[in-house]
Amino acid sequence: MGFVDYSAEGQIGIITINRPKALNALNADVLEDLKAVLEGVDQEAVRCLIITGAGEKSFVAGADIAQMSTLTKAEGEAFGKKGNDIFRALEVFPIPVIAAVNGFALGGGCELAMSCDFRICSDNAMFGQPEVGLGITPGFGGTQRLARLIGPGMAKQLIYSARNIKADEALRIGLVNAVYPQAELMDQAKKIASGIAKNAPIAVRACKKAINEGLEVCMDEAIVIEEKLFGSCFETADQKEGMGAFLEKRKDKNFINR
Ligand code: DAK
Repeated sequence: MGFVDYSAEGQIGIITINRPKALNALNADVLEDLKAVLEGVDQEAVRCLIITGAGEKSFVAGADIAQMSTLTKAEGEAFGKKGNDIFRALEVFPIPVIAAVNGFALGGGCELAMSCDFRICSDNAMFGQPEVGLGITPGFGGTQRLARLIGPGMAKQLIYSARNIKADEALRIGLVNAVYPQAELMDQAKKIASGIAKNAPIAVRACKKAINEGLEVCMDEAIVIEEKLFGSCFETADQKEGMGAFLEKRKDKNFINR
């Protein structure tokens, strides 16, 4: 792929936004490449995805300002829809996705990270939604996901002030789960991904679906979503394997994604 690399290491898939000359900024081609990479992921073999940026400076420094600068209203809406559709596909992607944020995650970069299941970052990471300083609103879901993740008050302050925050503040407000030295970030991401990959994949996917879908409805409906998904696990071979291993006092479990 031109601007987005993909590699699989065992059961872990690694997506790398690769446009380092522009700090991995998202233009239409990058978005198309990301869409194609996601569509090509082998959902049978891969049990966890990691998304990161090429180089040591930037995860994604936002949507491409040069490309956006001449958009008309209609073109702006179309560009927003293109990004939103892809980010939403990532958010509801059946397999868990970890954002390994290795530097700037600004504007569309912060929005991309927020579309993942959770975020870890390097100590040089910087997050922010600087759009109002450019005369626009966040356009790839930033107003919605940031408010849901860190609460409306904190999200409004960050978005209205266009203030970028460093890794330690991102950790404090719950935007990231952990901060690591830059050199350790990918190893740590792979370690977390391996920990996820060793569990029953159908159950992990059901948890993702239950959390995502449950958060969009009231608690009475949310617990029914969980009940249904819980019940569906009892039709899987992996439930029998997981519980069988416990009862037989076996440490080795062989989850087959069935
Ligand atoms: N777009 C295009 N090019 C970018 C870029 C970006 N977002 N960020 C960096 N680059 C390019 C720079 O232009 C420069 O290119 P050359 O001049 O070398 O050709 C190269 O990357 C290196 O950048 P710098 O020389 O500026 O590097 P520094 O280390 O000095 O500064 C920086 C790094 C990240 C602080 C700085 O580059 C910067 O402030 N970048 C812009 C960050 C930003 O404002 N990001 C948010 C973009 S707005 C919507 C859809 C989407 C969105 C909104 C609405 N709808 C359709 C409704 C999303 C909006 C955004 O993401």
